[in-house]
Amino acid sequence: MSHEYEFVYFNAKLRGETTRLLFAAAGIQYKDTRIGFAEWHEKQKDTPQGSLPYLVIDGRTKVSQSMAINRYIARIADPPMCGSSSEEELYINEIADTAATLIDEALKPFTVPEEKRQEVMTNFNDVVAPKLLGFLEKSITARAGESKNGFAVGSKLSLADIMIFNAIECGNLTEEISKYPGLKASTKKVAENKRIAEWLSKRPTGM
Ligand SMILES: N[C@@H](CCC(=O)N[C@@H](CS)C(=O)NCC(=O)O)C(=O)O
Repeated sequence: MSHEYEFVYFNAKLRGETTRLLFAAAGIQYKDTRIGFAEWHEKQKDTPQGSLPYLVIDGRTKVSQSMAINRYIARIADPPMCGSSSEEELYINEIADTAATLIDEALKPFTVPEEKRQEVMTNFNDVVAPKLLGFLEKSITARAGESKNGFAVGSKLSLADIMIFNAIECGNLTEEISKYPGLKASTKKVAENKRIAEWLSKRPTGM
């Protein structure tokens, strides 16, 4: 049975963009609702957990937590983007959760007081991002085996590739990944996907 979906996030890419990329890759229609930062306080009461994003299913059921939403879209995609076996799903989730940590860390400078911002940003660029990019590269290398097909895990596009792609964008790390062949190949696979390329060409610009 197909459902109607509405995805609610700020008018920004950031944490919410992974879900929009997954919807695009899966070819699933949804309502892309964007909340302006100025109207957030008024709209916050409508959210299940006081945060964005959330997903609305069939106009009734509201669900919070970006990773729960991302795993659901990866699961309902045809073909699914969450692995062809339990082990593949485990490997995909290891990468997806590491990338989610990278997104949390990339967004941290914007949640601290102004006077702390530069220090947190410098720590992200010099310490946190290289460490997490190294973990991601290590996982890709361990999972690629002999295949070397460019996907992070297995033989097709998965939640792992899409999480990596968005984490790299969130952290402004596009130049940085030239040092990491596995990450570079995975992000190339995402950008080359026809449906994703179409979304990238028409999505709203800005942060
Ligand atoms: N663990 C949650 C975190 C959600 C979160 O912190 N969202 C931020 C935006 S990226 C938010 O709603 N910030 C506004 C606020 O907390 O007032 C998730 O992954 O969905």
